[in-house]
Amino acid sequence: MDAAKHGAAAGDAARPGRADWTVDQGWESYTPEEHGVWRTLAERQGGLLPGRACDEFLQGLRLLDLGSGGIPDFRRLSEVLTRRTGWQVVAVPGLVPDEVFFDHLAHRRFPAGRFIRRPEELDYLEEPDVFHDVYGHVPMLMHPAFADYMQAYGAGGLRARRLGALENLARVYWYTVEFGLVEGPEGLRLYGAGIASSRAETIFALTDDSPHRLRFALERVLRTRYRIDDFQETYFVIPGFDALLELARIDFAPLYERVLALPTIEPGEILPEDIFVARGTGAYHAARRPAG
Ligand code: HBI
Ligand code: FE
Repeated sequence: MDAAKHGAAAGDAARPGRADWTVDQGWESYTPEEHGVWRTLAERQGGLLPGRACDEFLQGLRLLDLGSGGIPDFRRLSEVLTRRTGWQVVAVPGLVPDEVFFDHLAHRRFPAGRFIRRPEELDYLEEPDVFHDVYGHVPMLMHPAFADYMQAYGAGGLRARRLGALENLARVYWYTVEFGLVEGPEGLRLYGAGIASSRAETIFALTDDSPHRLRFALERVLRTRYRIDDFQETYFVIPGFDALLELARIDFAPLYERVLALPTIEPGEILPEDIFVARGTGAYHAARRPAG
């Protein structure tokens, strides 16, 4: 299963040498086998994403030349990215503490894991590696509205922590940046990094009958728990990337107050006010739940 992109525990061997947890990518030290893993994954997704990822994602992928050249050098990516949207990619050993993560985003630095999954674990990883972080996340950072949204999320994360609402804000990140779908001119497309970096979820999120696909509604999403260990039961659909920019302008504080007083919504649960893009059968997750 591809799901647990942001599981628990710490990263690869390196300990953070700097206060901001960044390390050198050490691009020269990747082995041919490690570059080969990237190429295998990138070629697989490259064949799958046209017609499934939104045009903005595909354009970012092209402009960054992430196709098949092996693990990219973050210095080169940052050059291209900075010119277009002012973002940089910095290397980290693995998951970093929330406040460190938010501080990077708030300053338009995307922290990316430097390690790559092993060849015998192509479809499984517990922690974001360089393929998930770079192939999945960086293409959308080439898009101006999305780039601003990510920065706003970083700033909002620090505020949410103070207000005791970090869990709620993290759900917005999850259901947009990681597992978001967008209604494009030619139908539903993916833009979330957790989908774009996973072969199985690329297919599941867009074509399986099982998951619900609902119109994105902010307060609803703030209340909705998510799965980190399997495909999502529900995906939320935005009408376009200006909608994310609008989110970035909203003052979340009064929303947190309201939402913290309301019950949490389970991943596959449906509410009377939900607007379906497509109602799911729920069959996939029902079959995997322990009987009785
Ligand atoms: N660290 N490297 C890294 N990547 C992430 O996506 C990440 C993280 N630390 C915290 C975090 N994500 C999330 O839990 C926050 O969005 C809440
Ligand atoms: Fe991610």
